[in-house]
Amino acid sequence: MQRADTMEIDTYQPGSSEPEWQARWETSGTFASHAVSQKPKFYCLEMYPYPSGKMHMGHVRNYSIGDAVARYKRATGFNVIYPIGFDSFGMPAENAAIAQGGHPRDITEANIAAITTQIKRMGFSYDWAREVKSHDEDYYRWNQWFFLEFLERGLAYRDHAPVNWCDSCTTVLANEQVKSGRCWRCSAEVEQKDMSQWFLRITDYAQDLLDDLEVIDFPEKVRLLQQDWLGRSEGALIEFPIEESISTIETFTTRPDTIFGVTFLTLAPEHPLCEELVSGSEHEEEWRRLREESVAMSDFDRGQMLKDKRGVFLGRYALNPLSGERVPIYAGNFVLYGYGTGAVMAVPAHDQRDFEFAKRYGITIMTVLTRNEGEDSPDEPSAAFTDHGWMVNSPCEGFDGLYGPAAITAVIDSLEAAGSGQAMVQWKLRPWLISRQRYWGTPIPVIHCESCGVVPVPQSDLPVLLPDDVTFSGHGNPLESSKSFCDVDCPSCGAAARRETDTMDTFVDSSWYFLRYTDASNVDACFERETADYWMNVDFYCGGIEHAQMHLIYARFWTKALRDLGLHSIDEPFQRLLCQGMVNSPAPFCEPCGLTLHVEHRGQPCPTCGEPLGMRSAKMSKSLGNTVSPEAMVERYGADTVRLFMLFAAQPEAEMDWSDKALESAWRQLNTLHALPGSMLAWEGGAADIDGWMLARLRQRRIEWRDAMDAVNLRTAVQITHYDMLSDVGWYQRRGGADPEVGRRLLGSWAPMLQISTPHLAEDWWAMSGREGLLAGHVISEDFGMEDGDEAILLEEQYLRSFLEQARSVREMALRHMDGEPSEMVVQTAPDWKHDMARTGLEVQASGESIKTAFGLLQSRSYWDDDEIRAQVGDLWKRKMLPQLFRWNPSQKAMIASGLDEATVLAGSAGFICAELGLSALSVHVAGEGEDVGGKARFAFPLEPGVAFI
Ligand code: ANZ
Ligand code: ZN
Repeated sequence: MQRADTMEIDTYQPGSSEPEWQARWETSGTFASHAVSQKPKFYCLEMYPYPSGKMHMGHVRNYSIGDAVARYKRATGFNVIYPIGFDSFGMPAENAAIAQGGHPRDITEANIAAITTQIKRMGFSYDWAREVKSHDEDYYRWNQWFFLEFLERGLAYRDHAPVNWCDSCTTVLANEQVKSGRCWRCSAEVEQKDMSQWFLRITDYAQDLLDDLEVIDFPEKVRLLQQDWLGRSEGALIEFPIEESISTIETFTTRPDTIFGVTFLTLAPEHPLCEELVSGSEHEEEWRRLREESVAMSDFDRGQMLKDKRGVFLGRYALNPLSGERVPIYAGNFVLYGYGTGAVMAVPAHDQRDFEFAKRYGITIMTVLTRNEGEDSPDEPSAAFTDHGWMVNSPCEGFDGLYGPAAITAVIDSLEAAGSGQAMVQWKLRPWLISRQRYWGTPIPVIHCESCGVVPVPQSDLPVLLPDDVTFSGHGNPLESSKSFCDVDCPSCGAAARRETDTMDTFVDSSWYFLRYTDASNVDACFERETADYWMNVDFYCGGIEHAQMHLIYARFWTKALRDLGLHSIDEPFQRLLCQGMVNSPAPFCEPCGLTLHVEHRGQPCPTCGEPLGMRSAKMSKSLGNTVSPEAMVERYGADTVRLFMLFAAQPEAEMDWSDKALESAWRQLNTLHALPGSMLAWEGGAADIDGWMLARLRQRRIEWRDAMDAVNLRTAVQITHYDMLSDVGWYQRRGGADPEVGRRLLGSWAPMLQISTPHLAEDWWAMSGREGLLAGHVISEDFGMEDGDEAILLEEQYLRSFLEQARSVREMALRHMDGEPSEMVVQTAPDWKHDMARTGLEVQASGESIKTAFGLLQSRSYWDDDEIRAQVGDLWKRKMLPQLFRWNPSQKAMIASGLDEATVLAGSAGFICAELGLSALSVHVAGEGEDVGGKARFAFPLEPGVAFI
């Protein structure tokens, strides 16, 4: 009965203790950050969330990682800023208003309130006073202010452009929002439409954005994606005069060295020259059809997806600027009007696309580069040779025999001399189209006046607020329905004018929120320069890989642009980026169709092919219905359990699978850990030899933990603190350790490490061990280091542990051949000469020299003179030592290198060994120095003594 009572009191009850700690953290202001400190600063940040009503597991994982880093940095003496806010503009709230009625602002704010409660229940250590919400007028007014500054400097401009138009969302989409011809949000087919739009000249920063990728610590994958998106190409601009015309065709090529292989030119079908060339000819009709078809397709499809590469001869010829050769001019559906000059010099022998085109239309294929020097060119190549090569067949002097870069330079030089071309760098990066024909975003602060044209809203009139008198009908831009918004006087002439109704892409909001966090309540400025400079840049940024291109490029651009406005002096916003892996969970899967289906299909045949469905791990998503609600899990197990599970399931960058079982086992682990301080503080033993081991082990664990945390190997870190250290304490107790003083020291060092994933439980520990104040505000004062002798103690103990394992399995075997239980054990450790062989072998191995040298060294040893030993050395070396040298793990190698005295270690713990193995006596000697019991002496090997039971 009594036992049950104490159990009751000690039961782990996170449901009540966690909210209590959260309240204490809040009232004590533990996580408030200030820009004045003796400590070095550390800016920890996760990508701020879009406030859908519920926190999902992806959020939980993201924040569990960030919070672990923030708490670690705080505990190790940094002045940490760790803010959060909401990316609260955007289409979902507006679409909800259209579908269900209501106002996007009300919907958004209700969502923010709900998700805030859920986030707070997790106990993340945010400085909530810095909360930024994009839809807050005190935030978006600065978007408008920056826009006006950009406009004045020509960084923002208006242009007519063919844009991707989604008719179902009635909005313009950025190229990256078009996924294989379809809208990224609603999957409707995307059309091309000509419209007047607002752009930002991000292209001015292309080189800067490329260069600075070298100074930041982004995952290689993200770096490559960014490079790809920027798409720098070095090459040349080459002009081809048109026969019987004063016009020329400008082409961009990365391969000027193929100039003499040009056998036709290809224009984008919408290139303005096409009309001029083809007009009135028999080809005009066909060209018009091709143009219409092409214009309706997205650049993405034309560039990459197009299987059917087609063209139309325009009936005219151009002249090669160097050779004067006559080449036909085509329009081709795969040439992008928006890239380079919208025209290509086609070289079928050296470009696969041109090759296929030439084959289709029977155009000459002319080889002008060979793979090997002096090689003959093939008469009829079967495919394009696209590598660098040696120039051949040049109709002009001085080119044949040139290779690669030298060939390119030579061609460019003669083009320049002829006035027909020049070297040029081309980028894939396009100006950033920021106009959206939607309501729920930052209004673009300009006014259209009949007589003055585009007039910027005076800065003193900012912010341009979103009006309330709008209807959300689902068609067109709701802002157009607001008279109060649209009808204004021109700020310049006073005449009746019309306000711009485009709003900004929400990627504008996420391009500088991290700067706003540094000075979030500033009402006079976007942020104060000194404050931003103090906190920036973000030292650790954590978010999803899906933002590798757009958000991370835009934010980098915006940071540089604001720097150039003189607002701060930071070059890059994010120093180190971590992209967390997906959270997966099982979903039905049809193998033959390759289809992942909604969980409602579980156990049923495939709706498409009728085969039975299997299950596979897939990203948790609403569309598959395989989500797990964080709320429900927290309710049941507490926040610490969910957080521990999240960090322990996989390293942060790896994908992880949701597992109810693993969650439950994390919960059981926390129950065990929760009970631990009580039992440790009740220890009643005195000082013992094993205390030295326990404290050395603690020092070792702390270093391992620090290294794991510095590398953000959070799985390793919690493995140490929540699992390994628990088994260390188990071993300590098994070895007779029970010193309450050791217990107190353990708890004091351990709790700060526990808190990075289970901060509430760690506070319980801290309080139980009688510490004053909150653990969350505690800075670890002990240094991370080992003491003299620690390593020897640790190796000896490890040796003992592995010996016990070994002895247990020998005992199992012995039992089979004995009547009754063994009562005595005789251990014979390997003689010195065997240890010397092992040491010598390891030394040679570590030196990187051939292992054969080791055997040579053995022949200079004094034991080599002993006939009996020499007879054994050769055989032992080949049969056992050589393979073993490659099997020993690092700590086993350290045991051998340290000259650990096996016999002394075992003899010193004879009592313990007997107790563990149920023996009444143990004797230990070095093989050859005592009676050879059971004939085991010759088997004695370093770290594997001969063991006999009697
Ligand atoms: C002649 C040539 C010969 C080419 C050769 C390649 C190989 P990147 O690297 O992506 O910049 N090109 C130029 N403008 C184009 C457009 N608007 N639409 C489609 N293709 C275009 O690619 C540059 C190369 O792509 C250019 O070099 C051009 O073909 C083609 F053996 O010129 B090349
Ligand atoms: Zn759409």
